[in-house]
Amino acid sequence: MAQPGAESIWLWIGALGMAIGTLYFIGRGWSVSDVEQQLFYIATIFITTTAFASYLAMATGFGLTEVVVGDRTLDIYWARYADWLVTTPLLLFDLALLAGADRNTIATLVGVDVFMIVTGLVAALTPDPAFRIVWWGISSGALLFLLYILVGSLTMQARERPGDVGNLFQTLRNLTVALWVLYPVVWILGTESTLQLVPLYWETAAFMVLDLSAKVGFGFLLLRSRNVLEQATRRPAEAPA
Ligand SMILES: *C/C=C(C)/C=C/C=C(C)/C=C/C1=C(C)CCCC1(C)C
Repeated sequence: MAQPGAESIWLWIGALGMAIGTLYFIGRGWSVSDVEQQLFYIATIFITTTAFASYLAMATGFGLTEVVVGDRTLDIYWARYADWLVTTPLLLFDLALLAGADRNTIATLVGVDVFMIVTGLVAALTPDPAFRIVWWGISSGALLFLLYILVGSLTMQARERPGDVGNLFQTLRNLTVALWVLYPVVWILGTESTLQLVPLYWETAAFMVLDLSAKVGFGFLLLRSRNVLEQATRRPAEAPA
């Protein structure tokens, strides 16, 4: 069985960062009694807790497999995809909640996202080098469609929200778009593709920085202002006309 190499240092840092983020979010959410507001904390705490478990698993050698592609043997951390399958829908759920999205938009976002992660996993585990790229392309197509929904219909729905909520949505949406497009780039430059321009050591570091920013950084910005979350959950009848 494959064992983690020198890259495990980044996985340990990832686990530590996710643990710190989780404890911080729990601390911040502790005194929140409004059930609607609690939902933001619950989703965000689940995100970093799941990523913590995934990083701990990878650092200790679970979730790593070998895939033979042509004459090369690639070390593939499949545990990432299990993590992302849970955490990316939750991140989108946070955004949708903030935007006050309708149910169809939420269902579409989550469906496209799950499709993106599963086809990404197929890309990572497929032995045929050409088909790895084909699956990467299919998954990237799903990502583009997802980002199109974020900047399109979700942003339109967020515009109906009170000022500060709309602004926070935009900040988090921009962060999400900027970070998420980098995942397929790291993947194609890294060990997963046959290009292998970036070795596993640096690829693992890059994914760790992206994951911490997209989860702990995202959660920090989201949960920073009690005031905005209060506005986001206020029932329309109570809102000033
Ligand atoms: C906290 C984890 C996050 C925000 C992960 C996001 C992951 C992606 C946007 C992954 C996208 C990929 C593709 C678009 C192509 C195939 C490879 C993936 C799975 C890295």
